Amino acid sequence: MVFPPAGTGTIGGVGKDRFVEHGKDRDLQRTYRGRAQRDEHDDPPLRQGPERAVLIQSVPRADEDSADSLSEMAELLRTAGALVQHRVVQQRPTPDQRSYLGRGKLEEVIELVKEERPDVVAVDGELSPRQQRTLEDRLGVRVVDRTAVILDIFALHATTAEGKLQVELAQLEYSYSRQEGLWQHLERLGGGVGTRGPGETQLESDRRLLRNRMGVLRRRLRDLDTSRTVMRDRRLASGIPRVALAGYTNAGKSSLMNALSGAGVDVNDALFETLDPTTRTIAHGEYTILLSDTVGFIRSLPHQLVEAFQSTLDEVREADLVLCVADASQPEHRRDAQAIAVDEVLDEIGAGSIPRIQVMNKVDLLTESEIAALRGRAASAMLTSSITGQGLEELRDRLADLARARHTPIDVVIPWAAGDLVSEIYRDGREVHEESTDVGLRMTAYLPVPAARRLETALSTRLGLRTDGSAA
Ligand SMILES: Nc1nc2c(ncn2[C@@H]2O[C@H](COP(=O)(O)OP(=O)(O)OP(=O)(O)O)[C@@H](O)[C@H]2O)c(=O)[nH]1
Ligand SMILES: [Mg+2]
Repeated sequence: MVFPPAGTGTIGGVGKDRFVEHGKDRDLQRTYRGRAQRDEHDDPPLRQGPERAVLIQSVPRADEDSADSLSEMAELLRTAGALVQHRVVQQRPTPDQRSYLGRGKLEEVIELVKEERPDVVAVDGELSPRQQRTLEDRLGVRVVDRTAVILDIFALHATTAEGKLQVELAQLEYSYSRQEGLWQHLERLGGGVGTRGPGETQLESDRRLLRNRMGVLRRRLRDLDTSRTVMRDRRLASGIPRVALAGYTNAGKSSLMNALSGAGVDVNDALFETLDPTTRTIAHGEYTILLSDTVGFIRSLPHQLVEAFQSTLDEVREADLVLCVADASQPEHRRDAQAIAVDEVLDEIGAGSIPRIQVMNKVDLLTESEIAALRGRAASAMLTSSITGQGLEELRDRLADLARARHTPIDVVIPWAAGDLVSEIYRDGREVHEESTDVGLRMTAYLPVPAARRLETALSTRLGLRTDGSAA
């Protein structure tokens, strides 16, 4: 992979060669192009080791939350393949419209870049195309924003054909919106000398190419979604309750999935390790549920990703219950901020009103007194550790309760003449008990509601009998 010098890469790292079809499962281009290596098949980096980054942030007030956001951005960069060497924070009511940083701070960063020669300057926030260009011009180094880095990690972690299509669509939407910004900017210049001609035409044709490609991707994703819908409908018809793991990235959703179901989902101390959904059946006692693990959330999750990942996020949107997983080892203020971000995304995808169970994971990292404090603050939350197994049995019980709630208790006497109904109860029922009486077999069980209705009809109409065994 060739790293373009600053300023020469096309906007958002999406060059024209993107539109050349290299076959369905081609590698994604990355929006940021850090040196994170997924495996040995990746292109060799030009230079050994991660890239070096200067991280900048402009906030109205530097507080715990803004510091957390900055650390998280450093973590995002680490996942994408860059190590942060310097952090520069500017306090001002809003970022400068033209250059993101104010004049003084910009001069400071120009000096820093001259001395330290980083590979990239990363901004913990969103840059307008104009801010990005100004910064790249003034700093003479590649500049990326939070969205570009998150998209980049998604590109790095996408493995399935669907995941790759979703990420590419999100990348193109990002580029498209940025070109729009640039276009308006040129229009504002009034189309005078220097703004007409080939430059403008190029932009127009770039935008047409982007639109065409986005159309192709949307169609392909719709086709894939159709076959997925068939599977989803089948699951729905089975009546088995569907539970989705959701929560902040790196909270331990996949680890819980593995611990509960034995699924071999990849687990890693990296942000957005999981992109593609996995669903497994979990049996507990006599009840089963379907558990799905999927992509994690983050504060300011780029809306392009939420849009492109619609069908993946259906696993959450269509669940009967959401297990909201949080990392209990985080300080309270960070956990709260993360919970707010998770709520926002759940609302955005239309899953805000699905019943939830709050799961506080990684409690093995807490002391006894911290656990007691946590119980005090989040009384209804379940405390779990996917490493020690703590709390997992209770969680399984809660999931089994959900499945049991889909069943209705029956207590019937089946006449000796209706032996076929006995086998039906054994086939459909859970926790079945029988006891012989003079008139027939008394049976207690939990039956799925439709099966219970069928039984009642069979007993009252087909046999002309009431459920207590007497003649109708
Ligand atoms: N100590 C401890 N570490 C855990 C626990 N559960 C998960 N981890 C670690 O936390 C990190 C993230 O775990 P994952 O299961 O990949 O988290 P995730 O929520 O699926 O993350 P994404 O897929 O990236 O959103 C890994 O390094 C896990 O080993 C736990 O109960 N205790
Ligand atoms: Mg995961």
